[in-house]
Amino acid sequence: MNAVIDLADRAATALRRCGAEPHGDDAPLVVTSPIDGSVIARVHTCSPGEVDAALTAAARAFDRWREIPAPVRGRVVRRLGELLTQHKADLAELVTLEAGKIPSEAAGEVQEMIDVCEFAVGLSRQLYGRTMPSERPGHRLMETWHPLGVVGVISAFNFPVAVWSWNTAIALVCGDPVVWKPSELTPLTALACDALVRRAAADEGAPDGLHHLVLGDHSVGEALVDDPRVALLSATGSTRMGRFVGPRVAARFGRSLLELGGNNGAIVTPSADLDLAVRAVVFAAAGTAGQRCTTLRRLIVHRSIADELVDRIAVAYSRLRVGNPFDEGVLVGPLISERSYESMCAALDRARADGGRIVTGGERVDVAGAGVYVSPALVRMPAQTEVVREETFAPILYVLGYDDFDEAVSVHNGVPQGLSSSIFTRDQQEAELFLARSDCGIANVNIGTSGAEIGGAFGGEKNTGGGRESGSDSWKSYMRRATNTVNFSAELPLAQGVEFG
Ligand code: UN1
Repeated sequence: MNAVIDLADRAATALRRCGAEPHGDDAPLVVTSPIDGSVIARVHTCSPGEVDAALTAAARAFDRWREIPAPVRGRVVRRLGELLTQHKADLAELVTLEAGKIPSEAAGEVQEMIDVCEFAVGLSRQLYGRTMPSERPGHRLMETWHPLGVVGVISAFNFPVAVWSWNTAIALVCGDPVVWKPSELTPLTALACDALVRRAAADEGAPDGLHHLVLGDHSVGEALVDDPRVALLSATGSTRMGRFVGPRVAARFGRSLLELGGNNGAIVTPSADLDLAVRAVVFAAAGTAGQRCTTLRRLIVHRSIADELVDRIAVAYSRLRVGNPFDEGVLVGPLISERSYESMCAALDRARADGGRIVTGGERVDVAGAGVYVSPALVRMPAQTEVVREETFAPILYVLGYDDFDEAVSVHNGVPQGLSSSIFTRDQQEAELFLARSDCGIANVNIGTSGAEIGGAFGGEKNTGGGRESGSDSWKSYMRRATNTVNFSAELPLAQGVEFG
């Protein structure tokens, strides 16, 4: 009982420190913590009218925000970065309470928000267009970038705040207000971030209505999908969700940015440093209880080293402490729900039926209350069967053997998803070939598949949806490009040498 009161209290305290309040006991959305299944808060959800009002206000804010110079817009994001830094511990606490991450990973997620704010502030002075030589005398040809409009953000439970910040920090410097629909499982982190970004906007004297939080179920998301006022819809979630969102947004000629399922693989070649590979694999496969889009799910190992590598991973797995993420020394927290555990069990049953052998894990661990805890599973597979080709959002690492490098790459690419990938090798030729041939949006050498930095573009190909968020030139999705031709001569030469009259 104490633990129950404690988690709700902790959530309320962290939320208040960020300038938000839990809603009253009559609020309809019940927020539970995956740590022990207890109720930690209740929150209001948005009616269709409230979603509409948020979009109207955001569209109105766009008219003013777009006129403010980008470096001045950057000041709001700089202030947001300061507030996130001040409230790093409060936000990390909420991430642990709602998503079940261990404190170090929760703090890492908040750091990712701070990092992307820094990036976006610099970007606010670097929204560069190009100039091209015109074929006509006395003419200038150039590209200019302009604010796009309202950005809708749909985010998932597993990175409840970082993915929002990738979108919001960039959208704001690009001149776009944001309407955010977070996962129903993590509304408290969203309330905290909403309070902080509103405060940042107020502190910098920005126009009202730059940021709106719309809490609710899939119908709220659908409203954003279908509303022509949402110029860009950035959605993170399953491939199934993306199959719905992508075509619906395209049907109204809106823009979408999709970050969908991953089924990330790593190749381990005979020359690999196995000490390094084991450490990287264990973090990538078992960290965050296997609930990252970038989680390592397939290990493709040269047969000459497969037994040794599997033994060493199994030993490392046996030392991983699974439990309440707030407890000292715990590295693997809870699954988000009983449903995740059911899908994990179903996948393991199918793997067994396909001739797979569970080396270790896949067992329920009794921890506290109604929390769902499981030991990460390591499964040797005779081949890449259908279940291996699907993403199961739980800690299952399938191990597949290979004999030659081309075969390894073809197994690696032989799945529908294309988010993250890596190779462990000390052979430069293999490393370079892998970087050229991996069909994923992210390809690494001698590090795992997860834990990308914000400076690069984040996203993947194939069923992962093709979107790119966060660093590099991802900002271009949040702006509209115009090609401009300026004639500063007194003549009117036509392009391509056309004569007209
Ligand atoms: C996600 O799982 O949706 O690369 C995002 C990573 C993190 C982001 C993951 N920086 O693992």
